Amino acid sequence: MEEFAINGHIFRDHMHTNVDGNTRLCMASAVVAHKQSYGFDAPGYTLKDLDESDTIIMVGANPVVAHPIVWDRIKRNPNKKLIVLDPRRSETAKNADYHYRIKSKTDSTLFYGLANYFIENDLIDHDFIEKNTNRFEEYKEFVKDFPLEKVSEVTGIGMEQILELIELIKNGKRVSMWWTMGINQSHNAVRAAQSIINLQLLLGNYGKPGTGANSITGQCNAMSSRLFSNQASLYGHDFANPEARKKVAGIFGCDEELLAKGPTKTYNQIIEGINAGEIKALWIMCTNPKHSWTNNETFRTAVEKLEFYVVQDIYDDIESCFDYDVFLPAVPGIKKEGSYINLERRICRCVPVIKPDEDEKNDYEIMWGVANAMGFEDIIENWKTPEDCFNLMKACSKGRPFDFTGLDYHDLEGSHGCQWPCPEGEVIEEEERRLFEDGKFYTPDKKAIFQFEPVPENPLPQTEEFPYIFNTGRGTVGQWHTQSRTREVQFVEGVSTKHAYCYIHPSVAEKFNLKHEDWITIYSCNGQNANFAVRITDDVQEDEIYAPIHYEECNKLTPSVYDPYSKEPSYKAAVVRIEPKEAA
Ligand SMILES: Nc1nc2c(c(=O)[nH]1)N[C@H]1C(S)=C(S)[C@@H](COP(=O)(O)OP(=O)(O)OC[C@H]3O[C@@H](n4cnc5c(=O)[nH]c(N)nc54)[C@H](O)[C@@H]3O)O[C@H]1N2
Ligand SMILES: Nc1nc2c(c(=O)[nH]1)N[C@H]1C(S)=C(S)[C@@H](COP(=O)(O)OP(=O)(O)OC[C@H]3O[C@@H](n4cnc5c(=O)[nH]c(N)nc54)[C@H](O)[C@@H]3O)O[C@H]1N2
Ligand SMILES: [Mo]
Repeated sequence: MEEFAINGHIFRDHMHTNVDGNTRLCMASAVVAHKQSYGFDAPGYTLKDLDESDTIIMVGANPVVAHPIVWDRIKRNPNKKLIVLDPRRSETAKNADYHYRIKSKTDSTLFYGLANYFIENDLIDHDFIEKNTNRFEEYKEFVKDFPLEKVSEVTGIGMEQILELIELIKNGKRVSMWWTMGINQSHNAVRAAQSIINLQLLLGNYGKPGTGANSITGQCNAMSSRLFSNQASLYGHDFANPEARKKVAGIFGCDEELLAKGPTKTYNQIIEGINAGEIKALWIMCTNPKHSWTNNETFRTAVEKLEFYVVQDIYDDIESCFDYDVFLPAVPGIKKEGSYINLERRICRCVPVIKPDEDEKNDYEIMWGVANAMGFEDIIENWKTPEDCFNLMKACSKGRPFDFTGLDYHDLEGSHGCQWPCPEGEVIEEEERRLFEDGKFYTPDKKAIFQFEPVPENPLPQTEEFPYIFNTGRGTVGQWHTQSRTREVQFVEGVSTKHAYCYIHPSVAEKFNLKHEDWITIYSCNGQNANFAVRITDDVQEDEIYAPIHYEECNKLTPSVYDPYSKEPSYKAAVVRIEPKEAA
């Protein structure tokens, strides 16, 4: 949290430049959905809701591979029915009670259709809707356009299965819905997330044990970036609010004019800006975009155009570490101190397990050193240590939904952490708390808002030239993203595949006469191609190819397509064609 915060103050306030981050690739769609629907980016659940739910619906989420802690709690819940919506028979789908193979990127149509059914059959919570929501009448009209026959046709889920899903929701006493990247990464992500939120609002499934429309955060510390990176909000405030500007400037001891005037240019705008020759310098830290950025050849061409390129990482051999002017080596988390905020809003302390050597620096020290060299007085004076920074952020939190003025940096050490809000003076009795128990949201009138719009056309429809959907995601429990770190874990490295591979359906293997581990070339609609070894399984649909993201080739093929509101890449729906490699 402290590293995000100091970095945001140096670059966005003092230097008036653009800083975007991991959240754009991952949680941005959920963030925007929350802001528009609730008035604040507030994931309301606590992990206990997984124990308390009797009907757990996972939409575009594969916790067996990607969220072991979440999965562990689901597994231990003896009373639940687990329902999975995923085009692929994912590892989680295989362990579920029900799996509905929804067609790629049609989730909002399904949830609009369910909303219509529940409204028409008067199965909704009128009292909750009346007291705690806005725009219900409009939503009711809007979803009339989604009769179940149409929903079945668009989503590819049979009518009987849709009716079965409806029965499951109807009969559930504590219905929770959870989503991750299958929803967030799309051309229509924010509205899809909100279609889930809307259904739970209709059913009054908020603030009660085992309920909620819950977005599962990808990175263990994404919530810190969302609140304190100074990228999309002024330390959890609106950039344009004069009172907030005064408050933050007062806490920082700096001139109000110094503070960033608005949100950053987004990740894609920065890369496009470099490629267009408008942005000349780039500094990357803790991210490996030559591998993880969508349509990643555009990152290579960008780096080639730069006048000044800085890489700050714990390894100097990551894919993005080429043609650089400066490399700043940082120590990893195990040698760091500070705090982080997890998926259920829990603020935890991080303490160094190994003492850094004398000449080693962590990211906070590197950043502070930069501020020192630049002569940024307020940072030199007031931001000397992570603890100083924690206290500045604590002061910023006062009176906000994420108020943590009740926490002490030192007391947090060795504790289980604490979920926000935890304002000064409030006695916190429950260790696992959820939001919205009083039905109040963060909009001016405290009511949640139904957000919706007609379903946009898929910008990348399947064609004769590109008949397959290129779905991407996590491959194995042991591999983390670009593998820079997990390659060091011997028992992971010992069993993980060393080359790019993908899953194809048996009918495709037959058509192209392919055997397990034969090589194919995949040609993407983005104009690029790459080679993959094949694995043959009907876990993927006939027109679907699934590629784990842990190989650089994967994002060579993903498109430069983004959600219009969140600007999160549509990583999971390129269209492609294939050829056996020999013929290529
Ligand atoms: N082992 C491991 N764990 C990780 C990570 C890692 O790299 N390795 N990364 C972490 C991070 S940062 C994140 S964000 C999370 C991601 O966690 P998840 O989102 O659970 O993982 P993904 O594999 O990206 O995607 C989930 C599922 O979405 C499905 N999907 C694709 N398109 C659609 C669609 O249109 N609709 C629906 N309903 N489903 C669709 C995919 O088939 C896939 O099974 O994992 C975290 N955990
Ligand atoms: N096709 C496709 N692409 C995807 C996704 C997908 O589902 N499909 N998912 C997207 C998602 S959700 C995410 S979160 C991104 C992840 O994309 P990235 O964040 O780019 O991937 P990582 O491999 O986690 O990169 C982290 C980098 O930080 C370095 N590092 C680790 N610790 C430290 C430290 O303490 N200090 C410094 N300075 N460096 C450190 C590591 O060595 C590594 O180079 O990928 C996105 N890309
Ligand atoms: Mo992520």
